[in-house]
Amino acid sequence: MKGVLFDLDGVIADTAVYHFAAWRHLVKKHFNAELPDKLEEKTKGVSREDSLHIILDFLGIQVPQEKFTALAAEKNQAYVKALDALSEKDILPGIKDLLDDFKKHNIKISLASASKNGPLILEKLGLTDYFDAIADPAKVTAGKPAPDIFLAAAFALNISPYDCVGIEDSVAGVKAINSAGSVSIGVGGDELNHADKRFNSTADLNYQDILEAWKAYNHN
Ligand code: B16
Ligand code: MG
Repeated sequence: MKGVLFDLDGVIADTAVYHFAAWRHLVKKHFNAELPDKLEEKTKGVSREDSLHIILDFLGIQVPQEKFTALAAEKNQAYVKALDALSEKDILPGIKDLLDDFKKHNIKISLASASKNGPLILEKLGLTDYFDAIADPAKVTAGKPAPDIFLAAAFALNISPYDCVGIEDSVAGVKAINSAGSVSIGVGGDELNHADKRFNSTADLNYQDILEAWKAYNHN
């Protein structure tokens, strides 16, 4: 194991709640409609535009391209505003220790988030210096569940994806890690049983178990 590819929302910080709150607000304002909880999982790890497609499909609404772009921009404005209050206290349990352990063992750390706000969020959390690379989701062709962002995150470290583990909280994200050929670590419930190794929460993540998982499941 030479590198670790981190998802952000739901793994490093619980920004998923802000994402979905912003979508709910947008949909209420423009279409006077409600979104059910089950839609949150479907938009986790999925790009801003793909999330909006999923939401409009659910509502059975079609909008012209111009309106689509405006809606995506408005959601992002609300989301970024909600991030204002984000600070070190919002780092999920166990993550700081885990980052320290990876550093101690000379494992390179890369960000594989679908979020274009990734660098801003890392900055607010005071974690930027831990990261040897940040893959740019604007530069990859296909979002999760396609492997592209994890491949980009590994290549940015100059490390083969086979020598990396990826850590994810979303169904789409675990699929993406598996397709990239890295060892997948899921953080969450049974919906993540397609991960090579699953932990119930970030507090359970630890270097030793992750290393064991890589030894057991790597594709080299
Ligand atoms: P943005 P991750 C993903 O981040 C979120 O889970 C998903 O809900 C969001 O739509 C996506 O980022 C895009 O985010 O609108 O900030 O570019 O889980 O891949 O770290
Ligand atoms: Mg996530």
